[in-house]
Amino acid sequence: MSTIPLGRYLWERIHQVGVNTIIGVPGDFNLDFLDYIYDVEGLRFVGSANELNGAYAADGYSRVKSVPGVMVTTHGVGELSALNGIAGAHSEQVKVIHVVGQTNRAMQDNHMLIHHSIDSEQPDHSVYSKMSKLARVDEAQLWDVKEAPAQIDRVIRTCFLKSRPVYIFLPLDLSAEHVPADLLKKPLDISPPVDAKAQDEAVSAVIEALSAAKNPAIFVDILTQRHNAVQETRAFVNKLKVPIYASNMAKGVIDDTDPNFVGILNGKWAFPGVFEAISKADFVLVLGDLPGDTNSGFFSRGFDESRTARINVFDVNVKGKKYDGTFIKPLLAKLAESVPAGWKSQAVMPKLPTLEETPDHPAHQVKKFPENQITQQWMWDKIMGFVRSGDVVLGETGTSLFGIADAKCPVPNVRFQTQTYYGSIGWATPATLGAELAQQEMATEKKAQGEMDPKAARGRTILLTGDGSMNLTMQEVGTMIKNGTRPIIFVLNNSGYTIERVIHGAHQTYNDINPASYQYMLPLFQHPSPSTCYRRVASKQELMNALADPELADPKHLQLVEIVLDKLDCPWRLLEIIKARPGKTEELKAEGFLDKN
Ligand SMILES: Cc1ncc(C[n+]2csc(CCOP(=O)(O)OP(=O)(O)O)c2C)c(N)n1
Ligand SMILES: [Mg+2]
Repeated sequence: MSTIPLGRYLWERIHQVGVNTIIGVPGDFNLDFLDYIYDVEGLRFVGSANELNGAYAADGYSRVKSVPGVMVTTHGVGELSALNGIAGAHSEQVKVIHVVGQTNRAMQDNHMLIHHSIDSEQPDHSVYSKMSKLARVDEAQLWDVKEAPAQIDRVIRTCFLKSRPVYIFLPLDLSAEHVPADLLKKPLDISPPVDAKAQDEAVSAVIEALSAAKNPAIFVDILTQRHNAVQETRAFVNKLKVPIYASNMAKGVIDDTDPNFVGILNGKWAFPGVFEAISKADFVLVLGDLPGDTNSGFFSRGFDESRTARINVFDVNVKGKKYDGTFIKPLLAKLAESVPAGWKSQAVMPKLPTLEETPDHPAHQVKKFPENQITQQWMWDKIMGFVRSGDVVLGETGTSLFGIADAKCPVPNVRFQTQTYYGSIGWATPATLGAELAQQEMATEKKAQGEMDPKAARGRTILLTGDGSMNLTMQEVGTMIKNGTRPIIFVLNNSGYTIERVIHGAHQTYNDINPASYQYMLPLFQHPSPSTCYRRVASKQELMNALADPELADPKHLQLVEIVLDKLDCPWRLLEIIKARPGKTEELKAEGFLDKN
């Protein structure tokens, strides 16, 4: 019987489910089994600058490729550093497999004082694994080589089914022990268990409720995307042809250009008419909801549960009746099939007023700046005008999130990604690395399948981040350059933490950051053409010139655009949310965020 080392088995299994990149940082407790990565055809190792960034990059990879992002760290020092990124993937329901190289079993059994231990008497080598337990949904604590393959298979499956992080604890010596090679022949089952009867009943109940409604609406949220159900969601709503709304996190799940798309609903703080229009629906079908504060206009969507049905990830709720044992992806596929032939909804497509027709809308009340100066109010539509079908756009926590959600995307098939719920600043730059690695691979796979049109094959990756956020994780620009990725990075240089300034302490020094000379970033990381790929834009014309430059728009190398903004310039929606706090309007005027009259 032919055998392979367990370490090889692990990487082969991970590769079989569509993963071509392992991200991580080496350490003496994972080095030996990192070697096995190179034995797997089509699998590569990409070293991140630190483990936190590695976890964010794995998260970004997964969001774009819809398979797990995989990261490997060493025990203790490495795994703890990754933890914030892993917790973010848990919170945002992103598939991440975290493999931790551990001390040998004998060292663990004997409680030896091996470096990285926390205790200086009888160290428990699994202490870090215990600390991080709440940040994952399954774990393989590998100890016995006979049981290890099944444990590995199980956690890969859980990662897909729950779309959250799993953990593999692999003692270094165990990775060299052998398992039967034939085990690889049995394909991994990653299909979700579905109670067919419950699914049929739920589908009938949803169709019935939609048919009975006089003015139904669909509200799409982000868990459709996280659980790989975007195609099914699109197929379903295309057949229904009723007005569609989306949360800010779900921007792009349905195209802004879809004729049935009404708008992004940030609760009360939406574009003119959006909140009023959905309030008139007599039935709202909510798909894949994630109703956190920052995704729901601070709980102000105003959905009346008596006229709401919900398709959740693992169940369906229609008019108070719950159907358990369903799963969102097959359920939506079934719903798309079950829309009756000749279906015609009674819903009337709302006609919304434009911003120009609503002079009282808060979007008109932002602070005025000199005519030529780039402002948040002016800028976001221009950035959206730069985006193309096939692009992935990542937005960082900070003012960018508000700008992106509210600007209309004029082209279809753009994938937006933000970490709006978990909101760990610094996420977006390494997530861009992961997204680019995924895009590289997907383009290669498409080419191999004969799709030769380079534009169709390779979407661009666009990052919109703040100077404060970038400060946390900018080392990953080096990893992007080294690995030949070519994202287009826009960094909003507004001299610090503007979103925090507007919340509190506008002029306190704690909201300042170390000023950075961005022109040195690309040379520092040995970019092949730093002078042509870095631009600093401080006027509207300079930004427009940059956006029109083919070198930026069709990049051969990573691009960096520094956009200079005033530190008190905020998107209107952020200002409105803050103004809702008692006494805040006067404070914002005194601080300079709003004009005095
Ligand atoms: C890891 C982490 N630390 C701190 C915070 C608090 N925080 C949220 S937004 C923000 C400032 C972001 O500043 P920047 O990226 O410059 O964006 P801006 O609002 O200035 O556009 C901070 C410090 C956080 N969310 N995550
Ligand atoms: Mg800033």
